[in-house]
Order: sequence, then structure tokens, then C-alpha cells
Amino acid sequence: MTGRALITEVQNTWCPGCGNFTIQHTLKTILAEREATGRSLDDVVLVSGIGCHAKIADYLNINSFYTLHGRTIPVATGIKLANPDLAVICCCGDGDCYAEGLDHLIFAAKRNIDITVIVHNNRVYGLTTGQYTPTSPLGFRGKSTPLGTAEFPLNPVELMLASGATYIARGYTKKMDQLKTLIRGGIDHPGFSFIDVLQICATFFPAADYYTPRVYEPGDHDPSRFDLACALARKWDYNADARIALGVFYRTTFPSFNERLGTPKKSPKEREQGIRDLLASRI
Ligand SMILES: Cc1ncc(C[n+]2csc(CCOP(=O)(O)OP(=O)(O)O)c2C)c(N)n1
Ligand SMILES: [Mg+2]
Repeated sequence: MTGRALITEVQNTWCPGCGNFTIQHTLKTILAEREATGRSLDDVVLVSGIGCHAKIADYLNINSFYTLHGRTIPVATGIKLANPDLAVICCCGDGDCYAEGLDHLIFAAKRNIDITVIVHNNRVYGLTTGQYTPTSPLGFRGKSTPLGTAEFPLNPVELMLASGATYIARGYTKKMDQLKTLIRGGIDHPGFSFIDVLQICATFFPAADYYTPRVYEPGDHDPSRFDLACALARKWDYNADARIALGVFYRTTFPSFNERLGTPKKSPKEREQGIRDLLASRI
């Protein structure tokens, strides 16, 4: 149980059947459980970009920062550097962080900044009504590719393995219990955590009939083995008969960016004074 209503009164404009509802519900449950164990939700910040996914910052009643499209991760990095005590959760779109913000994603993983990146990967630009993204399948027909895209999709799990992320997982919005475990694991992980969520876009890419029969949880995968994680990431080759592994692909421990920088811990009063000094120095 939670002491506050975790869903705001803002009118929800996601389409019926949108996978964003699942991610929102999952986060709400995780936050409620966190509070029930005596941890304050004032220590949590949600950062989002621009897109359908990003409206989650309007709908979840916790501290949040609605950034620009593609700039979720640099803002989250700044927040974590300024106040290492905060749990910083990014809700990104696939357009948001695999296209315009891709460089930020790679460098955040490389730095091992202790933030959690949840990618609402519906494999389409939802808000702008159906253009292809870097993860859209080959041949995807949308507003900008009426004859079908000629590009092969990038593999986010493989990309994160190459970039140095220390927690890498893939979930699916129709596997809610597992999704909760994966996101909670990412938030608890001390370092950069990444969860690519295959998310149904009810309007522009309703792919449940493709995903549901193909997803599986490999029982024998050892997430401490980088080589096995690479091999597993490669297994989804996007062919029609592909099987799609879900779960934690890779997990390791490594000092976080804050730890290596030796970012000093400051009290709220010291931080407030720091902000005042900064503002005063600009006049
Ligand atoms: C700097 C900037 N570039 C582009 C846009 C236009 N734009 C807004 S949302 C969006 C796509 C969103 O797609 P995605 O990140 O996948 O989120 P979804 O809507 O699918 O959840 C784009 C291109 C913008 N608002 N600002
Ligand atoms: Mg999208």
C-alpha cells in the first residue's frame, strides 16, 4: 500500500490496448512496494523524453522531468551527478533513444552512470503517427516509408553489450510479472541498467501476434557470461521464424560513474546553497 495516489488526475490519451499502460502499472506497483518497505518516494525521479511513452511523466505522481525528444539520458545523468542519493529512472522511446538520442545512450552505458533506462520499444514513432524508427522491422510500412523501409533494424541488446552496460534485459508488455522483476532488478542494480521493453503500439504497430508465440525465457542462461549474452542477443535475427529471448541477458558489477568521479555527497541544504550560488554568479 502507498501513502499517496500514484496515478495523477491528468486525462490519459494513450490508445486502448497501448503497452504503455502495462509499463505504467508495473512502475506504479514497484514504487508502491518501495514505499511499503519504508523507502520514501521523494528519492525517486522519473525522466522522460517526448513521445507517447513520455506522457508517463504526467500520469505517474512522482518527481519527474519532461525533457526534450532525445535528451532523456543527459538530463538523468545530470540529476544523478548532482544528487547521487536519488534513484533516477528514464522512460525513453525507441525514437527518443535509438535515433535522436543514441549517442547519449551509448555514453551513459560506457560511463556506467547509475541510472535505469526503460525503453518503451514499440518500434515506431507513435506520437508523430507511424514513421519508422531504428528498430522497425525490415519492410515496415509507415508514413515515411510507404513502400517499406529498406533498413535492417538495430539490435539494442547487442548495442548495449558493446557499449559497456552492466545490466541488460529485455521484457515484453504482455509478460507483466517478468517485466516487474526486470525493472525492479534494474532499479536495484548499482550501475547503468537498461531494459528494452517490447511494447505493443495498438495503432501503428500492433505486433502481439508476432511476439507472443515467439517470446521465451531461456532457462539455462548465465547472465554473468558476456560471451553467452552476445550469443543470445544474436539469436533474434528478425527472421519470420525467429524466437525472442526475454530476461536478463547480462549483469556485472563495476564502479559507477559517480563512484569513480568521487562525487561528494551533499545535504539538501548544501545543494540548495550551491544552486543559489550558481544563480547569483550568473547575474
Ligand atoms: C528535438 C525534436 N525532434 C523531433 C521531434 C518530433 N518528435 C516528437 S515525438 C517524436 C517521435 C516519438 O517516437 P518515440 O520516441 O519512439 O516515442 P513513442 O511516441 O513511440 O512513444 C518525434 C520525432 C521533437 N518534438 N523534438
Ligand atoms: Mg516509439
